[in-house]
Amino acid sequence: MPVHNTDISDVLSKTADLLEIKGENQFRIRAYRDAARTIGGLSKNVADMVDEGGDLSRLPGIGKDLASKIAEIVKKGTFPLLQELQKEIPGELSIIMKVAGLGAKRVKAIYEELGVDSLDKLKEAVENKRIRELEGFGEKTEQSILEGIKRIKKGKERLPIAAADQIAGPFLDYLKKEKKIKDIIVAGSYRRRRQTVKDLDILVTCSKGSKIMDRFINYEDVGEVISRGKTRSSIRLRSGFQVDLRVVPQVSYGSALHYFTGSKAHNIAVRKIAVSKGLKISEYGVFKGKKRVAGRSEESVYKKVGLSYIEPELRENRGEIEAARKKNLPDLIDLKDIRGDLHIHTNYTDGHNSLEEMAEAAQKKGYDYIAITDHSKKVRVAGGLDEKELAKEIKKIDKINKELKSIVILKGVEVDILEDGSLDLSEDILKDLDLTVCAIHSKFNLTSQKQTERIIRAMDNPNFNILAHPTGRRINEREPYDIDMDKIMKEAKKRGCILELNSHRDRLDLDDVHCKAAKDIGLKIAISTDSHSRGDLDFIKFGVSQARRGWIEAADVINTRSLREFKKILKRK
Ligand code: DGT
Ligand code: CA
Ligand code: CA
Repeated sequence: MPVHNTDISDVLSKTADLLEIKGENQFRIRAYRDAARTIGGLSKNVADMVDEGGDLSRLPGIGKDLASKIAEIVKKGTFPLLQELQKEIPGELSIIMKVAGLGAKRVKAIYEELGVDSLDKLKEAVENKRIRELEGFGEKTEQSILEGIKRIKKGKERLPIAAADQIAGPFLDYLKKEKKIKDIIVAGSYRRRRQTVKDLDILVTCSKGSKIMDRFINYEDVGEVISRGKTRSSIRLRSGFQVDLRVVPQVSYGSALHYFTGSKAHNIAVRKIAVSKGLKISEYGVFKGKKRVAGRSEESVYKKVGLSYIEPELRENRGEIEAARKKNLPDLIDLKDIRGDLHIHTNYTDGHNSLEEMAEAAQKKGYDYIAITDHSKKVRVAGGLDEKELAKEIKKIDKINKELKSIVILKGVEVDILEDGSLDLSEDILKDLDLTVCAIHSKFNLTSQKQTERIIRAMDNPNFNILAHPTGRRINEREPYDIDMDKIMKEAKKRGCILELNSHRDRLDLDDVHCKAAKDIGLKIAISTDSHSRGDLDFIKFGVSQARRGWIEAADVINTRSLREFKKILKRK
């Protein structure tokens, strides 16, 4: 039975939630949360590792004890501790905890005093104005609870692209074992690398007599077969996530791929152009009357209607067709253009690997430089650094740099932007750094005007370089804070500050639309991972694809430059 990383991660984080509601030991809770996060972010499949007898306790944040528990989850598909907990506390309280602003204590209070043990009952309690009767709750809380419920219900329908990758990988490997397959690809929003996807749209060509449909519906993780046909079938995985499969003839592969990659708006616009040229486009080909004149490849489809080839990430009908007609499409950034990572944590604060380990991993990726950016002191939960501790880290980096040959470690920090817009570390130490990554970690609820001013004031500080995760949103989890992004971008540009595209799988912040806005005013961005362990360095691919969706070229990104050039850009006037 294939247990996906997302399933394991869900079990562990649910266990942590219920332990917290029970008021258990903080360290134990943290251990489960760390493990959930590690596994949720792994590119390797944990079930495969277990099968191959791999040692899970080598993963960051996972000890021997948890490693054996995880192996048990993989083998049995259940977790006895969670089952025990659910006998005492309703499991859905864990979902209620995901509603913004409701921690374990408040969820417990709502449950014990109002009997709320499901999202529906929570909604009912808000509508009947019962929540505000509880001590410490008010009308404002009710409002934010309602919004939280809406967001969770919406989030359930769409999966973050990183989670979709974890599902698509093993599923495709399984399907490819059918020898008669010629092409196999996931089209749809997945191919366009949207930040979330509703389902997977798999497209296949194969030679006669293939058993692909049988193979498809017999995948072990199938929960329900929605439909089964000769050329088209749909299933739902046990998690509820839908997967469609279509088999198309090879002469139509290009036009089918074009059609099912979408977006719908892009398809419609291309079809209109075809019509104006006396052609007809469908998933079967480009036709002149009854004659197929193109369709074997996507390139042939675009060419026939007079357009240059458009990369999937651009196909949103946001100006790409016009640009393709004028041969004016951007030369999109590639993963291989990235020469360094500028947002990395170590176990000196809340990361899992040492400075040396992170440097070694970055070297393996072929990077020329990285910036170590541990947290500043106000981020207390993370055990942030004060001036003295940061000075120590700086010394250590200087020492390591002398030993390293092919990579340079830049001295950085992720410094908090405090409520009044000041930075959380003194000028004395900030000036000794190569760069600062500045971020908001508190007071998310200020008015738009105050929040915007807070950031602009911070950028006034000459030591400010990069604004990290500029909107603070977390995909399916937390809305962006209220800010005037246009204004922040303009002011950043004026001051020579950079905006980050945080590539962490849960963030992707800036998003595609903001990337395009930055590009349009000539504001440079940094694509970084916010790595907390070695494996996180691979998140960079999610950042790059999001940037591609935002029309970003290598020249728009500071960490595609040589170290010298990059330092020049970083220098503020
Ligand atoms: P999703 O699944 O919501 O994340 O986004 P998509 O784009 O993958 O949407 P989906 O799965 O409903 O459909 C896959 C592709 O099929 C879509 O991108 C374009 C194409 N398609 C679907 N319906 C239509 C339609 O009514 N007209 C046209 N021209 N194309 C369509
Ligand atoms: Ca889709
Ligand atoms: Ca679909």
